Amino acid sequence: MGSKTPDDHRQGPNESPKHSVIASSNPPKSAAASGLTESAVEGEAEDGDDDDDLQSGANLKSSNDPVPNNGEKKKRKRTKKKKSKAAPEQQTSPPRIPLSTLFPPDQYPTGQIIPYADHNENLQRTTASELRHLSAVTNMDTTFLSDYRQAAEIHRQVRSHVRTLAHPGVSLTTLADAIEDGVRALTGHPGNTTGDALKAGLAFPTGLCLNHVGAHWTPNPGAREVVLQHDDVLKVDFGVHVNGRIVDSAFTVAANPVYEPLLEAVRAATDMGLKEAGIDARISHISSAIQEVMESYEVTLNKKTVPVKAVKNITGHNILRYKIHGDKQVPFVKSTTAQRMEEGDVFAIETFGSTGKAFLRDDVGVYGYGRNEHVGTAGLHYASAKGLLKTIDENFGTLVFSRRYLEHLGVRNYHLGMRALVASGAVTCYQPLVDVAGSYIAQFEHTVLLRPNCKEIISRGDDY
Ligand SMILES: [Co+2]
Repeated sequence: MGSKTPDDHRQGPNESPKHSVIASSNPPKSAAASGLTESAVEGEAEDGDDDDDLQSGANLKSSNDPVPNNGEKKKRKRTKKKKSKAAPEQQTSPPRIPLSTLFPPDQYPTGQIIPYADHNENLQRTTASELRHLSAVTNMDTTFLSDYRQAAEIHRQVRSHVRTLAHPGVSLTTLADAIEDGVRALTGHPGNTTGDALKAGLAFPTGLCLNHVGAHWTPNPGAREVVLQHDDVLKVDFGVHVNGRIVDSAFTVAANPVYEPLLEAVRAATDMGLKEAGIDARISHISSAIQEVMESYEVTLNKKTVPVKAVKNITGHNILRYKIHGDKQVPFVKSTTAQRMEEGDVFAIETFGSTGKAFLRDDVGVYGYGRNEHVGTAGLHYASAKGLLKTIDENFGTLVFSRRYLEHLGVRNYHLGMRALVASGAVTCYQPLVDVAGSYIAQFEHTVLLRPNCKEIISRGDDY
């Protein structure tokens, strides 16, 4: 899920003051805000590995069975006759087996681990940052890395299934259902009882954006059905969280091969952003590097060759626990920000390339809603609005959610109450973001953890 640049007041659940984000240096943060610091004391056995130690279990039909599941009670019940030998389970299609059944505890596949390029420099960190790091360690969450790897593997398995469905003729509702049913099943949290969706599940509304729609479009209940066409460019952007540890990752599919240079430009630009990410990395440097790669591509559509442009007013972003947008932004165009990445940060590195103006504007419609935790119920006069806010707080907290997710909970007739919540500022409404009609936008996105001794591109798969 992309983050709009701060000229717009709609910032996201973790609201930053206007005008402060791009031009400011790093704001003070709780060092443990992202919770990444757990890895500081964990075994570093895998840290020395090279870039290729990805162990994705994403291939649904792979002959490499996931690790056998020994001693799982549920499993034994179902295989009474073969009690002595529990057959290793494999993910089904559609994916419905919870990850906790496929892997032993804490043994989810690792992401792509990359040593820091300037490791020696990192050993000479200042006393101040060492102290901050120490305080972070004392606040550490021991399940951080395991939760992150579980969420990432769920993302890989679900998107692998979605790719089998994302062909011309499929409705976007069918794709959203496939993503959301898959994520809920694999987390083991169906999300239809109070508070369950906060334990694990969907981290933000499923993004399914076509062509000039860049970001923040989802099929809403009761809306006109949209069917994928052969000449469409589709961005699939969904988030998985486990205990609030959010994996934000997106990819683009197009049936018509004419768009391949556009997709390749954006894939390469995102990979450049991931390559340059690191502890103490200057965000302005990363932005320039991304833009240079992106804008070295061109694409020929209808016999006309046009440059691929980096979209200017949407950015990558850091991720905090239960908060998709933290206090840092990573633009894809040159910027003057003095912000740096820091140890313990979690970043969603995403880029958008466009054949249009490369400037997105709000369109009509609703993508989703996010709680503004700093606004209480004081200004609310309607019982329906108060009741709805209670439902939001109990089920989504600061996670951004869609109308689909509300209705999944059984909530109906919420439009009036929601209008009051948006008007009061308690809830922010997100609208679709579009470029000029007739243009095409592609997006690729990964989540990367800046661990103390390596970076881990947690959502990396063999697909992108
Ligand atoms: Co994002």
